[in-house]
Amino acid sequence: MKADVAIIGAGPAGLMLGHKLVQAGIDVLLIERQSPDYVLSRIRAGVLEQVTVDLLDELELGDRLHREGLPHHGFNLADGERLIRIDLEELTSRCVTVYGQTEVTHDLMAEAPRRGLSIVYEANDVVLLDLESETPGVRYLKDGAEHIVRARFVVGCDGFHGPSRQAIAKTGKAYERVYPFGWLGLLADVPPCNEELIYANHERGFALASMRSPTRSRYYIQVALNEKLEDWPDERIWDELALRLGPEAAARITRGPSIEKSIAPLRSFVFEPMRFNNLFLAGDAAHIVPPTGAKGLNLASSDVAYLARGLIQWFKSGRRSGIDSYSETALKRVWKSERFSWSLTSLMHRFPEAGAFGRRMQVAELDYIAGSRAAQTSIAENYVGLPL
Ligand code: RFL
Ligand code: PHB
Repeated sequence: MKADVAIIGAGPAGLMLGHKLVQAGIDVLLIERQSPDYVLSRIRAGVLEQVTVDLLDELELGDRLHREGLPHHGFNLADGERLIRIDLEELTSRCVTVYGQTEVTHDLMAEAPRRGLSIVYEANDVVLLDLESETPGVRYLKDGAEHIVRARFVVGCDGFHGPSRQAIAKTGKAYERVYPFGWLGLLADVPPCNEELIYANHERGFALASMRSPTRSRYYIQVALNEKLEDWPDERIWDELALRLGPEAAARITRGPSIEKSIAPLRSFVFEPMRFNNLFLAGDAAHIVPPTGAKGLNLASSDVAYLARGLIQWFKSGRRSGIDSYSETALKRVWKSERFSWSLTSLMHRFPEAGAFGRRMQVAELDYIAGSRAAQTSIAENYVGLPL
């Protein structure tokens, strides 16, 4: 089998890149380990920056997003007593869009056959081949039979645990911070407790009130890493949310049965460079942010925007400048989002080792933010997304 570009992983990064390249007349094969249903069942991001919206618009895949997505002009930080509103619109003239990653993935997957984007699902035992040659390849098993696809470039969009970064681990450097807690998420078909998101720092730990639509809520609470889902029946999560989000929000929480619950660990991670010869990395394969800043999916989008531009330039005119500068350009934006996600995580969570002094520092910083337009502007600028 042959393709111009072989992409490993059909998450948002792989699907967006695949569509961008196919739109430019480049022949792509996407290789995904899971089934389509499994990919669509993963509940993840909910907040899209303008970069992601723009990318879907360029692909002419933004219709449903514009119909069903919710523009959010602000969000709130809660410090246990009050809500500090960050007015995105007023401070940056921009906003974010609440539209689930599942919906983005669905829109991209549904359109793939019509646009000639080939996707092999349920491909097992993916191995990357000959990355230093001009015909690198990917070997995989499908229904027990071995296949090899040869391409001019291979792109690893296979997430944090995929084989692409592992294949080149020795050629670069990894930077990592693992946080001593995780997020327990709950999805329920009940109206959200607030029109805008609330990120709460409470004595008992962090909580987030988010949503997918006017009738579907998404909530998270900080939990210790050794917590088990079976110890968290829905009622216990609702009780904890009511305490942590504060009395105002608690009074407006509608409880209901969960339709999904999961625990995810929090981590900051960057692998440099995001390229080895004819292999490029994009999205979670190259970097992870803790979800507090809502940056993960949006970073995948900016990687895709830079890499698509470079690859299209190479295939159309043979110029190498775009692909040669890809890693450096993408990493500049990655590190700024890493910084923001780490700082918001540090501000909003309970760190067991930080003690009473650490807690006072958080309270003082939240009080400073509440009274400073400059501090609010800095948060708003990062939250809506830095320019490409
Ligand atoms: P993905 O989505 O992990 O997709 C990788 C794909 O590669 C496949 N794969 C393989 N395929 C073939 N062979 C193999 N050996 C393979 N190994 C893996 C996988 O099956 C999968 O289909 O990475 P991608 O495309 O880079 O996208 C990244 C985003 O998914 C991620 O950054 C976001 O979900 C992060 N995130 C958020 N990002 C935001 O921008 N805004 C948010 O509000 C937000 N909230 C979140 C989040 C992530 C969360 N979790 C669960 C970590 C909230 C949570 C709770
Ligand atoms: C979500 O709705 O899943 C969500 C929203 C904001 C975040 C993280 C997750 O920062």
